[in-house]
Amino acid sequence: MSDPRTAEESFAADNKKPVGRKSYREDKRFSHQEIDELYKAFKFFDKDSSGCLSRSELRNMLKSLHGNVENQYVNHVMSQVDLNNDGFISFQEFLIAAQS
Ligand SMILES: [Ca+2]
Repeated sequence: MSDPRTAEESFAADNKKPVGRKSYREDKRFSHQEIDELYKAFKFFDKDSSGCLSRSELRNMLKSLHGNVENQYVNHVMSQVDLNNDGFISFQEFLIAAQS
């Protein structure tokens, strides 16, 4: 449960290389406060504190945003956000998605 790294340190550590077909856009970079808030949201939905959102955690997030969601929609979002296709959404992938 305790991650000694701050959101920014965690992000900076992950931000060294592009993920799959996209990378974090410096021209649209988030403020420290925005990153902090996004990190809080990310951690909130990361129920098992794995540091990544699984498909079911993504589904819960989409449910809280949109109400009931179709499998097809969850699959669609997953395919857009999961840039390295490992089946999980990292905080970096989450931030990149939040930029677009
Ligand atoms: Ca991924």
